[in-house]
Amino acid sequence: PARQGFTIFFTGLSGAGKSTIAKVLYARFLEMGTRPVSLLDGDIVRRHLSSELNFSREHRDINVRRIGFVASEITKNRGIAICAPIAPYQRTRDEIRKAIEHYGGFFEIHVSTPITECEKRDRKGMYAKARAGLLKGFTGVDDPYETPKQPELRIDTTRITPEEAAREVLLLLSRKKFV
Ligand code: GGZ
Repeated sequence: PARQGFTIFFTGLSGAGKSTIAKVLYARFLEMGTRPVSLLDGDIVRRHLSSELNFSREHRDINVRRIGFVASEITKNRGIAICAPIAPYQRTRDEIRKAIEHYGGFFEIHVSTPITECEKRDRKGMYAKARAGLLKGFTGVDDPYETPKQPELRIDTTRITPEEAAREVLLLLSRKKFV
């Protein structure tokens, strides 16, 4: 019998490592070649699906719900959806979980790298801008991030590589018999 599809839903601060882990995982699934896999990365979604949206609470929720809807369609069709938005609100994440669990697996992965580390990396210089008041409503600086209460997994990337992080996700999936 064909196995159920599933969604890997990364959530965490900007610069925590969500996209990097998501890309490694995406490559692993492609190598396995067992089922179709889609990567719904934050910046790609913002460009192609949510280009009219800003970063207000309302617009973040619309953005995250769109990602959830696409992921639920993929899961329904027995594929793998890998999502990597900030998704700062617990209620919205729970809403998506409920919709997707109806069709298959849902794995909420909190990329819990502390803000001090994200800010130290500051790959795009956005934390510096936010601290300087040049970028308002930046998550973790002057906009909320609600820490996931019961994620399937928490990964702090301060001391592990993206490859190791991806391996932890795959271990979880094999324990749950999804790979
Ligand atoms: C947070 C922002 C903001 C504000 C622009 N707050 O490091 P990045 O650049 O690539 O990741 C961030 C990305 C977050 O978009 P998401 O769609 O994942 O957010 S949400 O789930 O809340 O809808 C950052 C950039 O967009 N960015 N302004 N104010 N991140």
